[in-house]
Amino acid sequence: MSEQNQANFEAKIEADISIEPKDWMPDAYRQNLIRQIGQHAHSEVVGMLPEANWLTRAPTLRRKAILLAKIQDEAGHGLYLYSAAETLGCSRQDIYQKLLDEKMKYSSIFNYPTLSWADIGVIGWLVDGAAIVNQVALCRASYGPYARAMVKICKEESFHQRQGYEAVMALAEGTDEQKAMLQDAINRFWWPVLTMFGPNDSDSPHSAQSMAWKIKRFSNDELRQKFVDNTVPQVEALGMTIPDPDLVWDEELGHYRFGEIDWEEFYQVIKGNGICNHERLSAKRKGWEDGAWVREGAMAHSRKQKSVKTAA
Ligand code: BYC
Repeated sequence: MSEQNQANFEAKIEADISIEPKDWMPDAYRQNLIRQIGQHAHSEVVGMLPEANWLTRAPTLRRKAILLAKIQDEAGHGLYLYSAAETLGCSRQDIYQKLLDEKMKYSSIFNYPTLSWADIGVIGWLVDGAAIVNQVALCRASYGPYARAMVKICKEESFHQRQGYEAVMALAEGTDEQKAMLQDAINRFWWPVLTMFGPNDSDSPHSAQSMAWKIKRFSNDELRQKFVDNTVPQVEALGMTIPDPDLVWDEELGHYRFGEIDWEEFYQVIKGNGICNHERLSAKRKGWEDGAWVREGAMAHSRKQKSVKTAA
C-alpha cells in the first residue's frame, strides 16, 4: 500500500497535478513544506515591523495611508500562509511558538534597521521586488494550498513593488539631500536583498529535494540572477548606482555578473546575530503576550457558539 501511495504521489508530481491536503504525501515532503511555508509566514509578519517603524513619520497623509495598507497586506499574507501550513496538520499556535522560541527562521532581510524614509521606498521596491521574483515561481509549487495562496499574495506584492518604486522616484527627482538619502538606502539594502534568495545552490541543503518535488521551480541562484537582471536597469533609470564594483553586463551570457556576497554576514544574521534580531523577536513576544486577552475572548466566544448549537 505504501509503495502504491509513493508511486501515485510521484506520478502526480511528474504530471504537474497539485498535491492537496487530503492526498497521501511522504512525511518528508510534508515536513519540508511546513518548514518553508512556516518560515515564509513568519517573514510576512516580522516584515511588518521595520515598516511600522515609519508609520508615524510618513512625510504625507497619502504616503501614510499607502504604507498602512501595505503593512496590513503583510498581515494578510501571514494569515494565508499560516492557514496553508495548518492544512498540513500543524497547529498555527505551535509554529508561531517556534518562531518566538527561535526554533524557526524568518527572512534575514528583516533584521536590518530602517534608518530613513528612503528605506521604506527601497523596501517596497527591492525587498518586495525580490519577493515577487521568488513568489511568482511559487505560484506553481506542487502543494495546492501554498500555490493558491501565492497567487493572491503576488497580486498584492506587485502593488507594493510599484508603490515602492514610485516613492523612490520622488526622492530621485528631489533635492540633493533626498537623492543622497536614497543612494544611502540602496547602498545598505542591496547586498542583504541578494541574500533573500538563500545560499548559493552548491550550499543550499534543501534545494535539490525541493526542486525534485516541484516545491521550488527555480534554484536560489537562478532567481537571484533574474532579480539582478531586472533591477539594474531600474537603478540606472533612477540615476542611482549599485554598491558593487564587480557588477558588469556580460554580453555573451546575456546576464549581469556581480560580486561575491558576504555569506559570513548572512549566516550570522540567520543564527540570530543580526542588528535587529533581538528587537524583532522581542516585539513579537510582546505582541503575543499583549494579545492574550483577544485570543481568550475569541476562544470563549467560539466555545459559547458551539454550546448554543449543541443545545439547539
Ligand atoms: N533568510 O537550503 P536553503 C516579504 C535558510 S517576506 C533566512 O536554500 P530553502 C515581505 C533556510 O530556511 C518574503 N533564512 O533553503 C514581507 C534553511 O534553513 P533551515 C519571504 C534563510 O528553503 C513583509 C537554510 O537557510 N519569502 O516578501 O530551499 C514586508 C538553507 O537554505 C534565508 C519567503 O520566505 C533567508 N534569506 O530555500 C515586505 C519565500 N535563505 O530551514 C516583504 C519562501 C535561506 O534548514 N521561501 N534560509 O533551518 C523560499 O523560497 C525558500 O525557503 C528560500 C530558501 C529560497 C528562502
